[in-house]
Amino acid sequence: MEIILVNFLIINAKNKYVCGIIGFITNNSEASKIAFRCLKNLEYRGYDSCGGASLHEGMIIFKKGVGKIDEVEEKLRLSELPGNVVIYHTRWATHGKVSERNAHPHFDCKKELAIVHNGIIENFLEIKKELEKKGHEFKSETDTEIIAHLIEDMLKEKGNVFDATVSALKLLEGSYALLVLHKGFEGMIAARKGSPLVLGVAENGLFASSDIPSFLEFTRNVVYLKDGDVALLKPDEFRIFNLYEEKWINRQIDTVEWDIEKAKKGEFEHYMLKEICEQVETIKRAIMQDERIINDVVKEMIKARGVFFVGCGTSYHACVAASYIFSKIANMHVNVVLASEFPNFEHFICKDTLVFAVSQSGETYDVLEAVRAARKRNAKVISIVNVMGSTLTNESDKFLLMNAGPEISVVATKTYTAQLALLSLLAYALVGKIDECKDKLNYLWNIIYHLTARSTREKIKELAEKLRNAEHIFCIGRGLQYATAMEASLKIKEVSYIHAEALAGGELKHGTLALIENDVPCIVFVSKENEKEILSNAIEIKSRGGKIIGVASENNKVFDEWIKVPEASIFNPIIQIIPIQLLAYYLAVLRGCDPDKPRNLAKSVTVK
Ligand code: F1P
Repeated sequence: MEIILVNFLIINAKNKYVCGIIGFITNNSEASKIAFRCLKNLEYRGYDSCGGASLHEGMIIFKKGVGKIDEVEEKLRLSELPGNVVIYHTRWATHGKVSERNAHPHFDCKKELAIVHNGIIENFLEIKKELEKKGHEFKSETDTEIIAHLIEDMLKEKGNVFDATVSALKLLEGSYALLVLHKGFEGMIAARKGSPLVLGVAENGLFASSDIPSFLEFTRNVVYLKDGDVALLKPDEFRIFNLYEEKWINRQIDTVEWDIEKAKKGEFEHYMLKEICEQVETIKRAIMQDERIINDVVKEMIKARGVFFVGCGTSYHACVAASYIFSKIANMHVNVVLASEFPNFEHFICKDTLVFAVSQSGETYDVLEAVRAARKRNAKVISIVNVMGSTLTNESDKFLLMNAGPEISVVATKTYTAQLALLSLLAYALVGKIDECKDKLNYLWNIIYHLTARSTREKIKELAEKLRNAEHIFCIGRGLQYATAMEASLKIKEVSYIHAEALAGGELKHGTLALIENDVPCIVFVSKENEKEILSNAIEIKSRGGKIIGVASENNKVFDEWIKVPEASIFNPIIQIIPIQLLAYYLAVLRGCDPDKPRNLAKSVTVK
């Protein structure tokens, strides 16, 4: 597999985006209606501004504006671009101005060419200077715009937009998923390097998009583009040229097996709630793995001199929980490192090290950088990912899929428990007990069914009513339950914006007890293994005025509120987090926050 070593230079923080792109080419004039529906499905990738361009009667027509997609649609009728080929973009600026000027599409000097882009062009300043010398005028502060001008420049020499695009791409450093329209070309160009881009092959046309769910209602046939691919799309055919191989190549059409309904909200008000409830099924799906691959992974683990687990956010918490599980079940020590902190430890990596990269999206920048650093030192990389065809699957030696289906809500819920289930399976596989693990995990089905049932949801909502005005919420646990406390506090923070903090039970006496004041809610995760110790922590908190919410199999007089979750020993993390995911969800809703699109957070964090 190919490794792209991106030398990441922060040239200009203003030009770092997380965003989504979609293009559609068809034989009829419905292109923009269909593509706009797909754009809406990409909103989770970014939603501060958006725009689109189409080709109509030999002219580029475009619209763009600031705001969420619906707001821009209301003002500009974005969905009504004429013509049979259209490209759209939804943007999420992590730094710098959100403005109409910076919204995509971007153009060449004469507005004969339009492009949308996801990624970062690192050498854009050098290229911009060269182009300015040649008389090009730039309208935005973005790195994207230089691509349009560069293609314009190359066109003089090459004479056709495809060859000009290929030549321009060869000069770019950094990452891109790119769609190009040109007034003299009845088609669309799609290119990818380091950012996600897939083709959808429908009966009535071709899609190019940042993800599959965006167009899934129109087709299940997909082509996973690889780095260096430049695709030339016509309404009923496509060809792919690879920049590195310098030739036209074949890529197979795969069929996506997911159910279309899985990518929609169904009866639920928000994706977050829907995805929490899906856990009844997703745990089972996570462990439906090819045992030959699991056994290969196990061999790699046994052979390895040092195993690292890296991830960010929720995925990192799954790694923390896994470190306890591997220790308890397989008597194996694993190093857990936040992907963003990996540079501080990477000198320990050698060719015999095994690195597990855990990421729902497979696009998280810090995780990809950790993987690239590990591969540079010749370590083996196995990733645990939810998104097939993501950059991480391309850049790992092996990958295991979580099989959780698309997770649309920005916050991770079902993929967290899928990660835990899959990691547990690996720990059991290490000691030859795969079947025992599967039996135990399948047994959780009934528990999860009750934990996500309407009646439980109502009770958790009542609890959320009581907590909705809290300024702080503390979560405590010991051992495996400490990992759950970390994930619980992240969920609460991410969606409800209440300050929540995880404390290890044993650490209270080392200072953090000072934080407990009258009526401060504290969620206590109890397991049989350390029941005595954690309940004594709960008593310490209660005697200082704290309100105790016990997540436990049995009630206890120290609890002010009790969330009943049966004891599941090593699998406690999977079931104990579910009521707190629900609690976070209801806290968000009651406080008027959108749980699917929390502020300052994007689903795929593709920036440093
Ligand atoms: C990691 C992560 C998520 C979080 C949010 C931002 O993503 O921190 O845990 O909920 O979506 O990104 P990933 O690497 O697991 O895709």
